[in-house]
Amino acid sequence: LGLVEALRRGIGAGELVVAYQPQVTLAGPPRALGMEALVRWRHPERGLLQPGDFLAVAERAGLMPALTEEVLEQAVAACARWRADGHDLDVAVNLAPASLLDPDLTSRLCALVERHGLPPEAVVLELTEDALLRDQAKATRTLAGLREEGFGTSIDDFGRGWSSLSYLAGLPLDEVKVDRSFLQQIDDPRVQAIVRAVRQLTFDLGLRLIAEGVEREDQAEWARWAGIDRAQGFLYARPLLDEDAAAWLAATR
Ligand code: G
Ligand code: G
Ligand code: NA
Repeated sequence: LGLVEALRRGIGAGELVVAYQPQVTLAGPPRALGMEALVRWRHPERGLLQPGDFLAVAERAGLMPALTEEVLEQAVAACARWRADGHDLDVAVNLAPASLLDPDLTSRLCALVERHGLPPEAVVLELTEDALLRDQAKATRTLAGLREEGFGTSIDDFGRGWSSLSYLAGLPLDEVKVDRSFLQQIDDPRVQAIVRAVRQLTFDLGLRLIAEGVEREDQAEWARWAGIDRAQGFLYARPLLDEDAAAWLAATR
């Protein structure tokens, strides 16, 4: 069976699973404020596959809508369970560029959160620059619709590509995730200057700022000092499958 056919069948057969990586507060001990959903594929022969092994195939084969639907379903259900267990968390889900062009996205999301008894405010949709800039007019309409219903919107990997600052003012966003390459080079004073400028900018625009790729205590310390709102990275936790995510939450509550 080719990878495309195996994936098409696997999505239907419930082979996709979701790992969750905590996003923690920097004010005090690392308690989770949110969890990012990251898809995995339990391939019947090859074991647990990472997004790098199959997302490009899914995109080419037009399987992203089905994959996204499945991830959203699992992530929203998981978030509802955490909240029922007393954890006040949001869940972030990555959207493929094509999702922004889907006219029914917002109404399906509304139905989904309602079915799970989750407030829309608990769901954050992460988009890449590339997705937002492909068709800025459509992206703006979709994001505005999502926010009108209460969903959160986030730009992922900020600063990785040819970031333009102008769209930060124009797009209906709630959050910026600065690309992990910045925190990884944060002992360089020039990189510090850039992240401080991003912090100032996001603060003035009323956007939440997340630092990704925090692996060491000194990086976390710098992020705290710079006033970054949330941190995510291997220092706190790797992406965790269901039971491990629940255990991590219980241990850090
Ligand atoms: O751990 P990590 O290898 O999970 O993820 C690699 C990349 O794959 C992430 O940075 C993210 O951009 C992408 N990714 C992970 N899960 C999803 C998903 O459910 N949907 C989309 N569109 N991208 C995802
Ligand atoms: O933003 P994006 O969706 O690309 O972020 C998720 C990806 O980043 C996943 O592939 C995840 O495994 C990876 N990741 C998360 N934390 C860290 C970290 O601290 N260091 C590195 N190198 N990668 C990380
Ligand atoms: Na992401």
